[in-house]
Amino acid sequence: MRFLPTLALLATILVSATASSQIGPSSYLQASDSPWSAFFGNGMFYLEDFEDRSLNTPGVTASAGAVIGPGGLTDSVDGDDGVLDNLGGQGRSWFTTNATNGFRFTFSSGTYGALPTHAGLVWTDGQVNGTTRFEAFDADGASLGILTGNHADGNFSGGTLEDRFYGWIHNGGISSIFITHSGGGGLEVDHLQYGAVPEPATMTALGLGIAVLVGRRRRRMA
Ligand SMILES: [Ca+2]
Ligand SMILES: [Ca+2]
Ligand SMILES: [Ca+2]
Repeated sequence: MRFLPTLALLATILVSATASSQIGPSSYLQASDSPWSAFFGNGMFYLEDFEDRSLNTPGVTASAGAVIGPGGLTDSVDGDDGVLDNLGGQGRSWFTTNATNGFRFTFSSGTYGALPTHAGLVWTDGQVNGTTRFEAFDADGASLGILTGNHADGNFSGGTLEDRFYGWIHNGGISSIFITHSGGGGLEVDHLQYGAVPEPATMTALGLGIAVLVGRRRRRMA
């Protein structure tokens, strides 16, 4: 019966490998509000804040939209203009006039040899009426699920207290994220973020534990 702990550990690993979870909508005024801010410097994670006037972080393309700002109707994440003042008009963001079609950000596996396991963005502006809908898709293009929200303040002048983060984690890889708003009009997002995280120390330890247990079992069977 010594193999039972080994099977339990294997089950833990398998569950972890297919884990999927959603985050948001949650308030977001600056990069440190991201649930993944600790990963931004790990070399496998990207934050596109559009402040360089283009979508140019590695391994992502957009189905629609363009950079806008700065200006009176711009709605960047608050902190991008250097001042947390509940205003995002002096930053830059990603905008489409067709919120019904919205935009899909599609990821390639070429960036670090695999699709991102984490992907999200910050909704920064849109219509009051209707529902914001955020959907993530796995490596095969199947839906992982949908997040919805309705938090617009009805003001298009750069207010940031309404801004919300939407994200998904899927250890099997995320091929795209898709955001729309059923009320029509424009749709504006910022702080597109995605990437992978190094294998946690606990997982490494579990892996080593399995290797040891399997090794012992093999010696017993020999
Ligand atoms: Ca600001
Ligand atoms: Ca920005
Ligand atoms: Ca806003």
